[in-house]
Amino acid sequence: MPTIVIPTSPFDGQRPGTSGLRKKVTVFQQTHYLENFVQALFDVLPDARGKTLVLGGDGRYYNRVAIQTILRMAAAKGYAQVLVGQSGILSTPAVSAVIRRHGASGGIVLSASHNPGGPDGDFGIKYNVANGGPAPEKVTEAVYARTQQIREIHICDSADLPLDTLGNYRIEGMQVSVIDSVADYAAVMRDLFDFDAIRKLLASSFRLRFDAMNAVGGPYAKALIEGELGAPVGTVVNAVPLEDFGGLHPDPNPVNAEDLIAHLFADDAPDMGAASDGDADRNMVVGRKFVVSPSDSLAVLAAHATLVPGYKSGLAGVARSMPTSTAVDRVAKSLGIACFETPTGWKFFGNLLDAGKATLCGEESYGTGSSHVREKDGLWAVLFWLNLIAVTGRSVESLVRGLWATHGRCVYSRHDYEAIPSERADALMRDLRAKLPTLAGTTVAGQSIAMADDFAYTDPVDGSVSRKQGIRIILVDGSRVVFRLSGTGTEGATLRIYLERHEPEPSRQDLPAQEALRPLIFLAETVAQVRAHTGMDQPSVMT
Ligand code: VG1
Ligand code: CO
Repeated sequence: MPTIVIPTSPFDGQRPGTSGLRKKVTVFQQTHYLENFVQALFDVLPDARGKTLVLGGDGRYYNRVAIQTILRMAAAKGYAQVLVGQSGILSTPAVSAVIRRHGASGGIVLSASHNPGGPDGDFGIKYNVANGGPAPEKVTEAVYARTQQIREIHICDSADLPLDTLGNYRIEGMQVSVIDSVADYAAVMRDLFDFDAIRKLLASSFRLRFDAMNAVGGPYAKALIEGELGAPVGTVVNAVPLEDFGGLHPDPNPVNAEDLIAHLFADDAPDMGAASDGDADRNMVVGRKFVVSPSDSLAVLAAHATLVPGYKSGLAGVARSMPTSTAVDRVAKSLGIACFETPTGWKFFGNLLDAGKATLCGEESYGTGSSHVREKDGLWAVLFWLNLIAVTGRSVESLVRGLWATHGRCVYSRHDYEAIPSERADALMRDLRAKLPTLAGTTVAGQSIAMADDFAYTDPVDGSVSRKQGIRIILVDGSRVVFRLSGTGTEGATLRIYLERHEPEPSRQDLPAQEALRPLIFLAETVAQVRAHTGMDQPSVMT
């Protein structure tokens, strides 16, 4: 089984986005497309001798094929060992946990996360570094540069390995260990949460419904929630990862997880609903007849963190992506801890977590996590909520209303305009950028603008600067409208408009968000001419 060298030539467009390289499955199926990207990655990584790589994915279509190919290339690169999840399955937070617990030099995650799967769906690949987190921009940019020069693929000419049973195999000098997909992750959870308290809660009349959306969260939620924590069988639904997610769009928001929402709004609704996405790093938490916004969820967890064993000594600080609402800022202020504002994408939290500057992090896109790993973590967030409910005896709704009573409500919504021709989306952003210098101090659509800029971030740990991370218009009263283009889509461009308004007055906190945000929606349209640019009358998705 010697290493062979296969000549190749570069593909355009292999630049990783917000979270890895995501393309249609049919793009990845082109001869050498996957191999080129993996080779470019291996070319920029240092020598692999003596090192361990972690490998796994969310089980979507093409996962198994890609894993066999990457194993053969990892052997050619000279890794001492690869830890691969059984059947090729590892959730994104599990990869992070395995890297950290086994001292691996990095890991490859095969996932397009919340994007649909199947032969006509999306596939993706992402590299995580030794801290367990997504590779920083300097690494992903180096990989991209290398993809444009790639000429050779180095691969072992070996047979496929049986990955469905635990055990050790060899490819040349490299050991392949097929590991339990859940064990390391479960150990991390056991260390953080009061499992006895959660067990008691789940043995009481409290009812939970966890929708794994036929994606990779299923085995983890089954093992922990139904297995170790004793929830009745059937608590976790859609629990078997399917290659096409059974046709579901595994993006846990009220639009895509409509079945869960229907259950939580029924007369016999459970006490709490939860869902996770394709690779189980996102979470949605729903109360009985009560939807929780992800930004509020982060703020609630931060406010009560000391009730959870893993955080009982307090939080070093918190961090949120720029478009995420300022609810957690208000909590941080009252706790007297720092709050960092980073660009969108989990990779920007890594340095803050490593440096001990932040303990909890979150994004408006249903992502929450902490220093326990270096990825956002869907099931972790659900266990955190269960732990809080168990020790406070309060409902989901009561915990969120408590936040609003203390800090006011950050009314929030995101409007997505999907599959816009790229040139149109670029033109909208260009026109908007051109207006920025003249907006501050003016009144547009009846709203007084305090500042308008293109968000730039200087990492407080390594000083690296990331520019053009979203256009923000901030009003005199602190309300905000943010515009940015998605970096995870695979069809044209997706424009995201994020809207936030603070409502201190309790009697107005129950207004539907779209109504409360109407003046801001009008401002966004007036400033950015969204309809004219996109040719769309309304967003494709509002969450
Ligand atoms: C989206 C979200 C972002 C998240 C990213 C990856 O990125 O907005 O908050 O970090 O997805 O999440 P974008 O560039 O499309 O807005 V996942 O669960 O898809 O890895
Ligand atoms: Co995800």
